[in-house]
Amino acid sequence: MLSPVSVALMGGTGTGKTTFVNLVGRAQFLVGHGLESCTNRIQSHQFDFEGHPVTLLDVPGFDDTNQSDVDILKIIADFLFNEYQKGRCLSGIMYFHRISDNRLTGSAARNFNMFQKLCGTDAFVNVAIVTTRWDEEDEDIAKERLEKLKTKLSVVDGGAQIFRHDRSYTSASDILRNFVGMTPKPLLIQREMADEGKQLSQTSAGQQLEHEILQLLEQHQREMASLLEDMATSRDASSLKELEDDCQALRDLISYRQAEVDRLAGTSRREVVEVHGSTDSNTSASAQISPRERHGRILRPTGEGEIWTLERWLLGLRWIQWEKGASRVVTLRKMPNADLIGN
Ligand SMILES: Nc1nc2c(ncn2[C@@H]2O[C@H](COP(=O)(O)OP(=O)(O)OP(=O)(O)O)[C@@H](O)[C@H]2O)c(=O)[nH]1
Ligand SMILES: [Mg+2]
Repeated sequence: MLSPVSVALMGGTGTGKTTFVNLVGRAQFLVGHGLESCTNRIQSHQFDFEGHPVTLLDVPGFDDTNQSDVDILKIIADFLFNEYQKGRCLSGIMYFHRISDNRLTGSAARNFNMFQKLCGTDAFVNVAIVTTRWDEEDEDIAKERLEKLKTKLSVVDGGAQIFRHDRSYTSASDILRNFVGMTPKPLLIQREMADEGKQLSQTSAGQQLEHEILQLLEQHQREMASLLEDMATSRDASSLKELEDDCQALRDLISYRQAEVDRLAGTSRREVVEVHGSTDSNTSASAQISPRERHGRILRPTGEGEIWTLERWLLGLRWIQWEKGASRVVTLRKMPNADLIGN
């Protein structure tokens, strides 16, 4: 028997990961139809490939329609952590991308960013970018996109190869063959969690995800401001009702995103956190995160320090740097305008 090969298939939802496993490994996993995400856990398929025992790990994509990105990252991180603890590293990763996605923005860009932080630059040489859905795009446009993709992705600069997959067995097996004989490497998230003892929220991928969610929150906040402006000037009852409904939907989305940030940090919004080193004193103070508090300002000075409220960071345009994740110790300093930012 030749050397074993284990490859994880990652990438956004609906990019064709499961289809690839079914094709090259003759598996019979469920593939998606329509816009709904399909694979919601990591599914493993073992088969013989040209004499090599191959394991393909079909990983659910970020931007899943049924699970939050935080849940997906937790699933992936738990799996990779456990594998690494057992002394197992991946031979490589295939990252799936639809060439029919016309720009690398929004969810496609978020997926790429997360993926790159999960891998770390050292593992980029073990990555293959697999482009799919060539049949859905004009050939010249798709080729141009592929060239642009090559120049835009740091994973490609770092040694990742990029492939065109045309949904045939030949192209799938050509791509898989590249992983045969590759030296398995730990991914950054494995080194961070297992070797450095970091919590998920402290890893590069965790911090990237927090950054992505906070950016979405900022965007929602801007949308909310514009909606409120429209409501203030609207004179028509039916359009006012529509605006109110939009406002409520946006409020729900903001709550959802905030809950995601909380879950990533492994904490609840009402948790008491320690705040060290205010500007006025060097003593520590505690801060209660309350959904009702609206501003990141001093709430109530106390003998030992100051009580701060942190809610506004998540709603507003700044955020907290969670420093020692497990103990939830954050360092804050007071700004001249009495707003706070993390150090
Ligand atoms: N037109 C076209 N459709 C494709 C291609 N590859 C996959 N599909 C279709 O895209 C849909 C989604 O494919 P899946 O393999 O389930 O995608 P996935 O990446 O596993 O998605 P999740 O499990 O949701 O993360 C299915 O209906 C496939 O038949 C392709 O190259 N061209
Ligand atoms: Mg799938």
